[in-house]
Amino acid sequence: MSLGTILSYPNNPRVAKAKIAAAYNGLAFDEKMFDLMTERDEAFYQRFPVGKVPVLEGKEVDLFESNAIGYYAALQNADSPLLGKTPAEKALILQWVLFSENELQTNFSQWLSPLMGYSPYLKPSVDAAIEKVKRALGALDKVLLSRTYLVGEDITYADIAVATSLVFPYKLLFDKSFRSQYKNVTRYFNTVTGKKHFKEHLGQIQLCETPLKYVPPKKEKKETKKQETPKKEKKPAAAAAADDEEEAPKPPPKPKSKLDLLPPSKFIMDEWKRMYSNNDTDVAMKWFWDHHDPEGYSLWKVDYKYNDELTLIFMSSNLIGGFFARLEMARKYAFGSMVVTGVNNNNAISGYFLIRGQEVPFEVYDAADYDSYNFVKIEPSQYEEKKDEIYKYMAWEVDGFADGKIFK
Ligand SMILES: N[C@@H](CCC(=O)N[C@@H](CS)C(=O)NCC(=O)O)C(=O)O
Repeated sequence: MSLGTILSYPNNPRVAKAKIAAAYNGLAFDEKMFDLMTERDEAFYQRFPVGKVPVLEGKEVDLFESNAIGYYAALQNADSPLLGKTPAEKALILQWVLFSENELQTNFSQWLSPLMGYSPYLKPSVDAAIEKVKRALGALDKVLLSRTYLVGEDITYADIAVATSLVFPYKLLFDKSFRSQYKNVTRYFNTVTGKKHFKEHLGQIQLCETPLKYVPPKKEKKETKKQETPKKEKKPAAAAAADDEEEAPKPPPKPKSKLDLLPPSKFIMDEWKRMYSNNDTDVAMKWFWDHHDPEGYSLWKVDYKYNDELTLIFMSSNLIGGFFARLEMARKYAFGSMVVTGVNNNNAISGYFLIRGQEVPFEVYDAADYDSYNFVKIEPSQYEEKKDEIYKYMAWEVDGFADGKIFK
């Protein structure tokens, strides 16, 4: 029986946590993919005010916080061994749940998320997180020296919470030499995740060989032009003083984008974005080519420069999401479709962008990770030859398509 639908991104161990707890009680959750970038609307926040995933759209209750969802599943059987037998065991389970969230997950996130491009990389804060992880793992290792499971002699909810919180680090951060420092934790992780219900929901876990490392965006030097200030005509002193008085309180004029100064175009970006969003791609692309203005806009093939460093599909997809988030200033002037093709540990990011004007503008090249992408202009003489490929990128019908994002 399903307890409701969990919304999240694919392969989230926090979802697996809830599903494993449900499975131990012969129950299940349905799962629906949720795109944090595009689907967090007002209605979502009304229902789930924190706005994070996973969330449960339950049959009898809506829940956020994955441990609440997992615990809800465990509680469906009041005598479930997952919950512990005595008050002492129940309190110990709560202790480990809090430990998994506060000492493990929080610090793992601060270590991992800058490496995955979700947050800016600040070395001191990542180093501090690593130290905190080591402290927590050191404590866990000591406890597990004499124990197979955290509470009692079999799996409880404590093991579900702790083991699932270790999944990403064991896959992405803890290489052989790191693991060897926490042998008891590693043995425990392998034992617990080797259990039937864990395997069902976590799959076969490949332990990390090469840990994720921070790769700074490979910036090429940008030419910084000195701003030319127009020479002022000399005025009589009194007039100049009066002008100064008048001008002093005025805020500096808002810098206008150079792109606003281009000759008007018959191609209206907003109209195109609506067209693309509300129609099948063949209808939208017919409109696109009928209205395209090669003097007012340019088309660009975009390829990620470091495809050989990509790992999991959802992480590649998140890289695109991060890039788009940093292109906020360009929203009025650009449209893009970027896709991930391939499989986990062998994938690539590429796409097409339509951009106002004939150059990559400041609004795009100023984005922190712009330099991680190659932008190659498609000349009007190449349009005919590229039409089919552009269509496939817009329709997400590219060979090996795994995921895609639209910048609009
Ligand atoms: N303690 C929460 C953490 C949830 C969480 O951090 N979710 C992330 C994805 S793994 C999220 O939705 N982040 C979006 C945001 O911070 O806006 C839980 O266990 O459910």
